[in-house]
Amino acid sequence: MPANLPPQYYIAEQKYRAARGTAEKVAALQQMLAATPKHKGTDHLRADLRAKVAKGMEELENPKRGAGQHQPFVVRKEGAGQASLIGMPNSGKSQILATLTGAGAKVAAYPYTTRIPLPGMLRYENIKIQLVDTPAISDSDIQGQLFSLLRNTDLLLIVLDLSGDPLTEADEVFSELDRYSFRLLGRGEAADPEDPLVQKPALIIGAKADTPDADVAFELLQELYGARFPVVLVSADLETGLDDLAKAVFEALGRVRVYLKARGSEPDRKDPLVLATGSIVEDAAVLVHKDWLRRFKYALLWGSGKFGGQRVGRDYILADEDVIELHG
Ligand SMILES: Nc1nc2c(ncn2[C@@H]2O[C@H](COP(=O)(O)OP(=O)(O)OP(=O)(O)O)[C@@H](O)[C@H]2O)c(=O)[nH]1
Ligand SMILES: [Mg+2]
Repeated sequence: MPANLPPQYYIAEQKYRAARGTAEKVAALQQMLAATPKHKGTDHLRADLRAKVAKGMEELENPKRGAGQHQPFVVRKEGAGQASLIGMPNSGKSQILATLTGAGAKVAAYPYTTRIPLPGMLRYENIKIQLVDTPAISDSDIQGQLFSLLRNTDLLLIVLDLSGDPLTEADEVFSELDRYSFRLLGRGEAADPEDPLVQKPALIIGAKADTPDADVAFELLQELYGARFPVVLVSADLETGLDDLAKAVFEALGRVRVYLKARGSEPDRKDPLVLATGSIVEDAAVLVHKDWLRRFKYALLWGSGKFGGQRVGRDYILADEDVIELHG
């Protein structure tokens, strides 16, 4: 054990010893890693911790299944990306899922109504995004399982109740995320591959906009968080702000839609390829067929290019709604 480890390391190590279940263990290991200073003397320790984190993550992401066993906290991804609604009890998560996707989420005035995650599909223009309603983040009975779901999700939608005290709710949600070693990524912020914390883009939803003084509460939220995160005002009851929310979710997911076109015909705009922002022409080509890796010579591009039909190479970075014609 290297000398001179900071006290945070030992606190995290104690948590590791006390941890029950893989999710809690991984969270503690990530904290140990984050607390370990980077120098020659800690190379070995950091490698060891990283290996343990990787093994734990592997277990969380591919849990061993018993025959026919249903695992409600494992939600298979569908569509262009998965965004999970999280927040304190009664903040309005289930109502948002139900209104946006038509999924039959149970909505009720008492806390801890939702016991297991429920997915639904949100249509945004010509694609579908998966939304997942989750149990309240403060419910310690399910936290381990909830956080393993969130580790694997693409975007966090933090639902705050504007009819209550959204600033305190925000603090509570952030501190739970912190406890499980999550670091939130703001608008346009890229993940740092060196950072051992779980990095996830986040968006804040001010819910129940129809209630008295919701506008005042929303302004406070904007002031506090608007510079860093997208903050969207919605009322699921009155169905207001829902289009803005769908657009903000798409933008925060960090995806581009690319349309393929064959020579001499129009592109099919109903059926885009969906790729991560920053993807290149080659990534799109390989999605069409892996043979394109070998066959690719150039592509013609309409959209983000200097002019329509511009010739581009495999390294060209695609923008949302670009049209490409592949040539081998
Ligand atoms: N006025 C108003 N009330 C809402 C709105 N959305 C939800 N509610 C009410 O808020 C309460 C909680 O809503 P849920 O959607 O069940 O909240 P939740 O966050 O899923 O709660 P848990 O599952 O217990 O964590 C219910 O009484 C809803 O009727 C809204 O847009 N406006
Ligand atoms: Mg609920």
